[in-house]
Amino acid sequence: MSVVGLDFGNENCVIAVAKERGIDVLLNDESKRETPAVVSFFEKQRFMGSEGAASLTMNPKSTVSQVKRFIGRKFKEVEFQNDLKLFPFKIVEGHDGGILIKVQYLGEIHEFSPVQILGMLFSHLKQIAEKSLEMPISDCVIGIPCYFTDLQRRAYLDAAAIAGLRPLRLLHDCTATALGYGIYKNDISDAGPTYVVFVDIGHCDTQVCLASFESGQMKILSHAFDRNLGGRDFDEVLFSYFAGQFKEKDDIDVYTNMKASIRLRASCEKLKKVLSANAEAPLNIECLMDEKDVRGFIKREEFEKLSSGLVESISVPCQKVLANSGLTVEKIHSVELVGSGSRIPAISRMLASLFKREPSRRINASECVARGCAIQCAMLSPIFRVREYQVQDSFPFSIGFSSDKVPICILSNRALFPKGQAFPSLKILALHRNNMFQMEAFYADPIELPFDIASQISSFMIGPFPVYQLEMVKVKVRVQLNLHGIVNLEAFMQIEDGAEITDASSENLVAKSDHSPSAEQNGAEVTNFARSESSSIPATYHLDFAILQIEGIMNSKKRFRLENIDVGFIFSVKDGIRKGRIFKRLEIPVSEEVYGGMTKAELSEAEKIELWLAQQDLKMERIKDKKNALESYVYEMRDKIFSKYECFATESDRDEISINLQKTEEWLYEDEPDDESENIYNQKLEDLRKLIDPIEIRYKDDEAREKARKDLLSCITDY
Ligand code: ATP
Ligand code: K
Ligand code: MG
Repeated sequence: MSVVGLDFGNENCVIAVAKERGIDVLLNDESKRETPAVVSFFEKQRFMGSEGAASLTMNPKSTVSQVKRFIGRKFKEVEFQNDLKLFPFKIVEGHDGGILIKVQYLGEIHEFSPVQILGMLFSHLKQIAEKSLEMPISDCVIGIPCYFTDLQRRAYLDAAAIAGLRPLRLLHDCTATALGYGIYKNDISDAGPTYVVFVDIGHCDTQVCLASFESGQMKILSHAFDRNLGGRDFDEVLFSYFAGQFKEKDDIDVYTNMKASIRLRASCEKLKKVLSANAEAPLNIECLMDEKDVRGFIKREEFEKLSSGLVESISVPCQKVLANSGLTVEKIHSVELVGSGSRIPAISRMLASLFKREPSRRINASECVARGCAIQCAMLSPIFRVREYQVQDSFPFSIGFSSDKVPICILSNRALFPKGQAFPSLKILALHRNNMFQMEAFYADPIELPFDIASQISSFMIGPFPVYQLEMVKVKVRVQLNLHGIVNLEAFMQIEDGAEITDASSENLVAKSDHSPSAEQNGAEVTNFARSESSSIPATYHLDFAILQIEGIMNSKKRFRLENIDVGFIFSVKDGIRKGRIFKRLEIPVSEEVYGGMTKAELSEAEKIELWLAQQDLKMERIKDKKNALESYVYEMRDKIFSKYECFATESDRDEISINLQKTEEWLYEDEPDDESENIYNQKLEDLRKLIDPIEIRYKDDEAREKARKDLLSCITDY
């Protein structure tokens, strides 16, 4: 098994793999280290990645890109509506206010949800990795922007499930970068933490984080972001500049012509890249529209003037990240600039003046997220041994919980997990209830949220209670902000509180319990077995419902599950004597509704569809291979039949073969058969072979005889 890290960008994806000696970036079929996040739908199959991107101008309406922009979003969101003009493919509102993408595919109009499209691209990345590594993969860590909502995080997990991937963690892009930076760094000083700012400017967004590094550990102190500011916005500046020029000069309006827009946009992106290294750049497009060629030219100075507002906006999250961390610029050790969108010189200049030091470019700007994810995956995977290194991330939004509409106030701003909360994080709430009740998770502070995000996250129905309750009982709700940054919860009903057990020796010990012992059940599975140095005496505990074997008891807490009974032990060792308390509780079922999320049934349906579509693509690939084989056979034989094989066939044989080869060739180019007839290529090849094989055999026999004769001759002469 291999473990991989995936950076799924709005434009480019990178796959990194953890190897014994370090991290490698995998190459795709075109031997590229970056794979475009594009799916192009055709009459018979899909083309993804580089092939998909190459189809854009040919097949604009059914080529889907920028998936990251619409994952987990609502159609009516203002920001999303602003994006619509950039997409040549058709997007409509789904029945739940979500988004559906319409494409012409397999001879009809198909609708796909963003999660399905993302699932396709994850599958594609998985395939690239499997081909390159020559083994199946499933464990991975996927990079996500820190501003992703609960719903967007869940959407990534759903898409990963569709692709057959198992994310061990969704990791914030900047955290991944910081991890890759910190784990190899040997020059961290012992005199207090080293503070580093990471600025990642991608295709569509800007993310900034401030991390503190100490020996063996790293902490994210704060995050800030602008989810609508990336490289593509700089392209747009050039696009409108030239669109205006061409309207005036050449009397063409590219806004009215989709293909012209696509071509101009692509040229502007290229031009922007040229301007990163040159003081000026030309723009020439042949036959852009109305059969007119266009020419343009721009100086870097002019471009910088046009885009000064964008550069200024990048300083906003940079200032925020400092303010949120409470640190001053002087405390910052370095500013690391990553993401390919950051290659514009004006951005470096702005950052240099803001942070009072040149930003550094020591990190691989396009691969750092994937590399960090691969390291994290190796750390989380049991099959790898990675140097002990602690990663503490912080969550960018405050999350609150309410029970039956009443917020559970832990903090002044209604938050259970405040902004900046280190996660994963677990909070245990004790409530008194005697019947089913509801809990809601919500974003507690709208000001922290990106624009237009509803504050509701999800709703949990807790119950029915496993035992009929007349009186109020203590219900413990374990609320988790998990490793992915997703909230979920479990609930338990306390049925036995704190029965005490003591242990004086290493001999067997019977747990004291108020309940009379029932039939002993064996084989309880122990989870969270945390060994401690304080005692290593093995012991067996006979409880009224289980025998618990403990080797080296811990000085802490432990839980195990016995059917629906959750058993908790709290132990402490003092003066060589172990003391403990047992809590026994019944799990209360929880049903969860995520606002705008996929149901289990929808997910399994999407998995089935993807399987079918993948088979369809494979079938087309096989057909292509067979077609190629037939084609090259025809060419090879057409040549051989009148050269090498000539003397081994009669004139009439040769004529017949020649006619058949001719017919097959015409058939190949003119009457392309339906996909259904995968075997027809085999059949055609068979038919030709039937005619040609006897001749080929005669030729080979003769060749063998000739060789034998020569060998003999050379023997004789040698002699
Ligand atoms: P995101 O992080 O927003 O999801 P992404 O990870 O796909 O997107 P990157 O690959 O980091 O984005 O960056 C892509 C952007 O970088 C594009 O807008 C591209 O035009 C821009 N870019 C690449 N090279 C250069 C360059 N030399 N000069 C300026 N911009 C560049
Ligand atoms: K990327
Ligand atoms: Mg990126």
